[in-house]
Amino acid sequence: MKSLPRFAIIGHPNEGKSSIVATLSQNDGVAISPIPGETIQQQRFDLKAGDQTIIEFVDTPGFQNPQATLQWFRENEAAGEERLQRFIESHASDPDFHHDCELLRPILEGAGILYVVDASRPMTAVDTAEMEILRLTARPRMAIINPKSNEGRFLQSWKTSFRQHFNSVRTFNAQTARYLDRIELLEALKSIDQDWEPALSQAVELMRMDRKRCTQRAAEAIVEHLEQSLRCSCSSFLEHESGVELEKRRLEEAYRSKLAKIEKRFREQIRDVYAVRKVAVELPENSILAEDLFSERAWQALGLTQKQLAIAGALLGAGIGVGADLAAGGITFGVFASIGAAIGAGSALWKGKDLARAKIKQLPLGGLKVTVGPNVSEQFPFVQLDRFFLYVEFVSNWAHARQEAQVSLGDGLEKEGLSASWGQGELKVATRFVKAAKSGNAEELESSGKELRALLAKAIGE
Ligand SMILES: Nc1nc2c(ncn2[C@@H]2O[C@H](COP(=O)(O)OP(=O)(O)OP(=O)(O)O)[C@@H](O)[C@H]2O)c(=O)[nH]1
Ligand SMILES: [Mg+2]
Repeated sequence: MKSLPRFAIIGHPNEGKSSIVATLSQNDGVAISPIPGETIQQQRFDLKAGDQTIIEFVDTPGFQNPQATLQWFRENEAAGEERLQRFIESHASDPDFHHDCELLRPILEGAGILYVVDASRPMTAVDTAEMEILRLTARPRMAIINPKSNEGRFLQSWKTSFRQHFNSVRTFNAQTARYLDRIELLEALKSIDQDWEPALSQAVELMRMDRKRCTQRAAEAIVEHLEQSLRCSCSSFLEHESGVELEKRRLEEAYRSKLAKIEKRFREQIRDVYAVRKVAVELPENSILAEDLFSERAWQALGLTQKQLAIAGALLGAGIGVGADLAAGGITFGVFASIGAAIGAGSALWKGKDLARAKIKQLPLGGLKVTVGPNVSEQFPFVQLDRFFLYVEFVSNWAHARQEAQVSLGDGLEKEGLSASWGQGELKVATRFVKAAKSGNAEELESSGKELRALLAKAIGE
């Protein structure tokens, strides 16, 4: 046996073999198509942890002539491997058996078998022939049920047949499988051949470590881009008042587009972390993440609840108050803090267009300064943070075989983000970071950023 586990994904045409390969190897470059016969050659796709290959998966074409192949197998008794070798040698140049030779080759080379079946359709004699061929190869083999629909009528007859032909049976949906489903499948593969157990255990361990690294990187990306977003502003100088209205609108536009760019860079980085490259991962229209950052629906579904806002507002406001107290020599300590808290808690609602509205300042030496941002709403950091977090959740659980993104639409009345689940402890961590980002205090930013990263990494979890 090779030291690296290798599995050939085998089955009937169009059952979802390439989809299974894509999801298991985390590679959305695997060719998937609704038209049977898409895969015509065996092709290896490695599952990697960082740069290290940990498992090899081989995509293969669907069976072309299984009943004739089985007949040949029955008429040519020989030990498993020799029979395979002779079959391939004697049929290699026969176009009627091209796919059958191609899919049996990796088995001859030592791969274990993952037989994929869409068990929502009835079983036929052709399927039985395929399963019988695989049994005769005597290689370790697992049947994978990849249900394309919820139809369950035929499941029992499939399962009965699987028990006769395979060492193990699992259900694994290539299009909806999440990280933990993949881990579970790999764990189950250990049982089909004891010899593979150590290598597969190591592979699973490396996968877990790699996932942790991805989580860390995602949490870092959230914190880094949140800081950029909180500090984002656009401003310009005007000599005369005449162009003010036009300039205001230009800057409001520029501010929004600057924020959008931050979010775009963030999303690219996250897709890179989780190796999700396909355009299919574009967000579905009904997703809350497809909403404008300043839309009312986004502000309803994301960010903090009223009760939390009171706490966050107090935490943010009290800090400003304390700062003012200290600046005033500490004489009125407490007074500013309580005023700050009251303002903080009260001014936290969605204000529509005001969220990106320009302010004008007369300069002492003449002229005007027009500025948009940084955003002062207490809710803004949490709406932005939730958008980042939900995107990580979306991408990190993306099955690489998925062809389109569908999400269920929330009613907009309940909070959908992470921050709404936070208690006072988490709010303290987050508001400390928000204050640090706004003040630009490097030391405070570093230490509060570290705390926030840890909090986010825990929430992203597995
Ligand atoms: N609904 C649903 N569709 C799936 C699932 N898995 C695969 N499909 C679809 O089924 C079709 C065939 O998938 P492939 O992965 O290309 O199948 P294949 O077995 O590799 O096909 P060939 O290479 O042609 O033998 C594609 O349109 C997939 O999107 C699934 O779990 N659910
Ligand atoms: Mg295919």
